[in-house]
Amino acid sequence: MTENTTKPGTFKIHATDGNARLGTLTTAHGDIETPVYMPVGTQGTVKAVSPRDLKEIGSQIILGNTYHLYLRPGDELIARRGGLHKFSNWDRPILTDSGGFQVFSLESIRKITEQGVEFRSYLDGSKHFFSPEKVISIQKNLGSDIMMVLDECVGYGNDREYTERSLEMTTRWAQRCRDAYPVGSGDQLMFGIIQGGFHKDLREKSLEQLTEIPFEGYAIGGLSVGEPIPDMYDILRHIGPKLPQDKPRYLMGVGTPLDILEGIANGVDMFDCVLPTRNARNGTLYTSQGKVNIKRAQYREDDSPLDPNCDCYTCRNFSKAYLRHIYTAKELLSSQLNSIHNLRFFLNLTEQAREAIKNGTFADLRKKYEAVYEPVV
Ligand code: PRF
Ligand code: ZN
Repeated sequence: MTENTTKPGTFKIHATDGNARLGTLTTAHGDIETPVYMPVGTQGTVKAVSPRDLKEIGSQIILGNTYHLYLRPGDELIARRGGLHKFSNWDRPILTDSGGFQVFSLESIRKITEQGVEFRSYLDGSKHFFSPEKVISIQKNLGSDIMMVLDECVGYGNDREYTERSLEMTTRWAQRCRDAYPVGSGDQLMFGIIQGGFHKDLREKSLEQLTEIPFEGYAIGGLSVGEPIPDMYDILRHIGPKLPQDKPRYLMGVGTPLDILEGIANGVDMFDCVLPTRNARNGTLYTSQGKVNIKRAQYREDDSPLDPNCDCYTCRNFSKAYLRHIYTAKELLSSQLNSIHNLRFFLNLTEQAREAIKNGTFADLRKKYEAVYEPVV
């Protein structure tokens, strides 16, 4: 059979190694092999990298953002162009974040009520309102393969009482999102988001409440929000393995190569992070020998490739001396070549993880990375 007849939302686990899982998630735009790293394409573009290059380096799925695309160019405009896939010429899966997190992190002026969140646009100061129903309607217009529910990402340092009330509202918002797009209404999947801050019992409470609602996957939100790394790992280790076994698990906005390996070790299947693309534009590059700061004078006449163990276009064709030169000269190609490389590094990391889980050697892979990227805990 050449045609893919598996129903979107189907998640199959092929192998496990400890809590780490090797799986396949089927979406309307094809299958995703997990664990997977998802490049971030906030504005409907992964910064400085074309869809052609994204495919060449092995991106299976990319992210888009409800918040940004709603404000500009508008989800209805995108719907009129046939949806985000067609508009951006990306025919593989897309996951869209709900906008909740962006409102909380980008907007200083916002008002949260049971109904939703009111905010002012970072572009022109205009007033807007996101309700659970609204963010699902936007994500329907975008036509993403995986929609995220509206949640409140509770920052680090909020007290227990606030965190508890917030997670309960996040549950009610999640139910309203599901009601706005019940199971079986179409080909788009919807993931719930677990909150609960840095209290283990509140994380469990959030998990219990959310798993009462039938989502196609479950995400861990509210981590990597400014807390010390040991606090993040403590929650991740506690809650990761408790998420439903038969559904994909997504750790939102995390993290470094070691964070991703920690996530995989605790049963997480999906990751997104701006680190590779943002650092690429700042000249910080991830290599098999550790981090390279390409602006350093030591690379001025270094003819060797950035990473001799990398198969990306950048490493196959350019020297460190050249990469340093175009970075220093603030040339646009610098962002492109650096982003291609850093993304390839993260994609290769998850490819290696999949291979290691299949072979039962995931612990060895972690040791290999820990030898180069120093573990924090
Ligand atoms: N919620 C949503 N998106 C997110 C987060 C969250 O908690 C995070 C936290 N690291 C990143 N992106 N909706
Ligand atoms: Zn490379």
